[in-house]
Amino acid sequence: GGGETSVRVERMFGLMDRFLKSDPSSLQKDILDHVEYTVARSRFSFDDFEAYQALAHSVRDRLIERWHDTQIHFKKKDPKRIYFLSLEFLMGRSLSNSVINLGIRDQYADALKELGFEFEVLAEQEGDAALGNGGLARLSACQMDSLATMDYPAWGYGLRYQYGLFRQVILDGYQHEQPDYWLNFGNPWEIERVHVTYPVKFYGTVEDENFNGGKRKVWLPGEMVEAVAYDNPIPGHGTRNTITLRLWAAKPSDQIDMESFNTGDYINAVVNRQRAETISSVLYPDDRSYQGKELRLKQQYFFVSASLQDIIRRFKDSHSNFDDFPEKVALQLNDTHPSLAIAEVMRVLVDEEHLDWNRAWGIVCKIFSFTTHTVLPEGLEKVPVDLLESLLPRHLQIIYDINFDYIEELKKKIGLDYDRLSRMSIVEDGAVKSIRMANLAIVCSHTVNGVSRVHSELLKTRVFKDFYELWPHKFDYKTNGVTQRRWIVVSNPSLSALISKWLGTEAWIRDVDLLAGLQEQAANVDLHEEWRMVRKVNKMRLAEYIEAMSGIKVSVNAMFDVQIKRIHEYKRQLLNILGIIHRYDCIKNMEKSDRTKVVPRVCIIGGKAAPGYEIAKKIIKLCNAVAEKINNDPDVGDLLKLVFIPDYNVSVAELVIPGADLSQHISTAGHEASGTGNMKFLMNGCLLLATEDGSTVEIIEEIGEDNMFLFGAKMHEVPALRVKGPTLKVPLQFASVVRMVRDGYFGFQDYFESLCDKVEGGNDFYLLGYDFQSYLEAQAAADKAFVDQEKWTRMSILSTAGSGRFSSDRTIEEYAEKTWGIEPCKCPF
Ligand code: GL9
Repeated sequence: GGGETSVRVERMFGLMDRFLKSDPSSLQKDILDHVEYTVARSRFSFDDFEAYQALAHSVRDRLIERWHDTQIHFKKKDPKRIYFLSLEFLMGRSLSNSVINLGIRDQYADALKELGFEFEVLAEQEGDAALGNGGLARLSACQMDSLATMDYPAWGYGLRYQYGLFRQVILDGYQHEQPDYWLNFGNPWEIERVHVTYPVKFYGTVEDENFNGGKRKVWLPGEMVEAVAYDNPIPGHGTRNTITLRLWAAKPSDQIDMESFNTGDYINAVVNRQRAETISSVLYPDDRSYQGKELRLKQQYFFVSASLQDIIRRFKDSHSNFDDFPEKVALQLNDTHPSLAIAEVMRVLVDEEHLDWNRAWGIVCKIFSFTTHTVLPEGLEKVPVDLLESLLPRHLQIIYDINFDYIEELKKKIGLDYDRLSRMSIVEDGAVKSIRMANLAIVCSHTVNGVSRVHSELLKTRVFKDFYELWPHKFDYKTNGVTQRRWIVVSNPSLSALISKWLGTEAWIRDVDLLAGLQEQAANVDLHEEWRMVRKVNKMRLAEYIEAMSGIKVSVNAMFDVQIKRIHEYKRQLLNILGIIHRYDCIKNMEKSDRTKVVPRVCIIGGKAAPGYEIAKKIIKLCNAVAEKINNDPDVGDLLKLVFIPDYNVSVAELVIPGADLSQHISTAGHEASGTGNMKFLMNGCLLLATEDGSTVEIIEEIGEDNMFLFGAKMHEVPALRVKGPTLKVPLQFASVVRMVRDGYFGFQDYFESLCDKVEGGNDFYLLGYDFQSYLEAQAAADKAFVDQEKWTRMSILSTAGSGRFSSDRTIEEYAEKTWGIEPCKCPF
């Protein structure tokens, strides 16, 4: 009875300290308790990994406390919420980030020291959570950090893949993919919610049923699986707010399929049930082209359906009228991957909640915003109608109905321009009839965002021109940003301390515009000295890593020149390698006495190629073949080294970026929607060698072109240059470095032939030959600047000082105010 309950609650409060304490001896006790009771090792004998596990659980306890309080507060206040739907989140490691955001890193470090452990060493025990491919996925992770820090009532929703992005292993210079079974050693950062489950349905048929004197559609699904929630608390910095990243795992449905069990084949019936789990088993590693695979579509619907059931359940907890839905719910589509959510909301409102079509449509039009992350047409998803019809028959009908109404409206506005109508249709009538997911997202969203200003211009003038002319008010952009918490404070603690010292405050960690205060100190010699010292220590750390991983010894006096990102033709790692071959050739052909004038370089390249992307894989092999030659040439010595860093991921980036002097962002102008690596390097005082593409254009506006090394054809020149193609003049040096590769100077002559063909004989789509001359000039300018260490240091300080605009805090504030219409909801404790 009630009396008993209140006695129990009182008793519990008596036993409980309200909050876990964070003084060193409380932390030590907690860690040792977790060693003994969670990890189940003796407190007198445990290794670094076990210590990490215990430490992580102790941090987890503190996260859970804050997370509960935040969720209770959100529930009480019932603000408008933002739901961020993304198929990918690239979280990387959580330990350091969590303790720093909680403000208890030093306390933990002290506590561990007395126990004989080093915080940094234990932090290295953690593996990456790599549930994403690249920029798009890491952007989601940065934005979650900003949403939490800025106290927004936000939820992230995604998939809990059992296999993250493949591990890259380099054998004989070739990329091999190995599975990333990352949950092998447990994951202390998630909370399994066995009672938060929803059924998700697939296949089957749609039938008409009599209802209230009319007809209605009923979906009779053919398969059902269960979605189970795994919650990952995301702590804000300098706030108690801790939000939820809810990832769904697929499990066999509890509703037993009696038929298959009754046929007597018990073992097979169980094995078949097990197949449900494959839906959330593996992340698709291709970030480049959409391939109409059924499993991928299943993943998309699975996470969309579970998330919407959860969101609608939460709405119904305190609301009964769906007309209030848009006042309480904003749904953000991170690229087209979750855009089935549109059809799913219509289906739930019409088929299950029995709203009439027009009322449901009015609601749908107010809740979705869509962000697109590409300019490449091959990146736009097109789902074959046959596939959709078999997997989600009711959704196909709904999409057809949406399209019918929309095309009728469109005819009234633009007349019977059939070319334009067919371009703008959600349904593509081609050899393979398919659904254009981007068109669906644009038609049904109130806002279509690009990820940088020039990206948005391209969307308006090229990719989605027809739509822009129809609905100019829908189009906007929010230039991407990255979180300074992870990309300075976590990954570069010594620079972080230096910044705080010279600004006289740590407030920049939450208010990044304060970094601009470094500008006035950019000529201060004392700052210069400390700045260089910090950078040198970071370079030493990177040099140690390079040696441990590859055996190559590099000198920290050399310029560390870095290009790390996915391998893509448009990102032009090949241009970088050809430039390195040119540099090598110059050194070889020099008088010995002239070699003293060469500025020593360590060139570092890292990145994964999509497993099916042949050319990208050849670029990796070429890099390794050239490295083999250069690094073993005694003529060259410390003047030039080339290192390919295998298995590039978030934690490798955290190590490499603080140690880079120069970083390359050299995409063919008009191809990189934004780029976010450039922002991370900028924050860390690394100079950029770049083309005027994506967000780099806005970086130029912040720090000035004098503080970076720019080159290459401009965006508006590129189309005409392509038309000229074979008639373009290409510098002799370019022809000669390509010839070296062709002639087998680096071996593997046959294998590299197709790579050479890609940039010669009028096939040079990405304009490597055309841009080569100005690329070499920019490289020469970088060499020259590096010799003048005072100038270089000033440029470096001004880079950090000018990076404030590229914080994801700014991006998220813009989304919150202009697109989502949400406000902070700060947990008061
Ligand atoms: C990308 C763009 O290519 C980048 O320019 C952009 O910075 C990010 C984030 O908006 O999105 N789009 C895309 O598909 N990827 C991007 O990096 N690819 C991967 O995530 C691998």
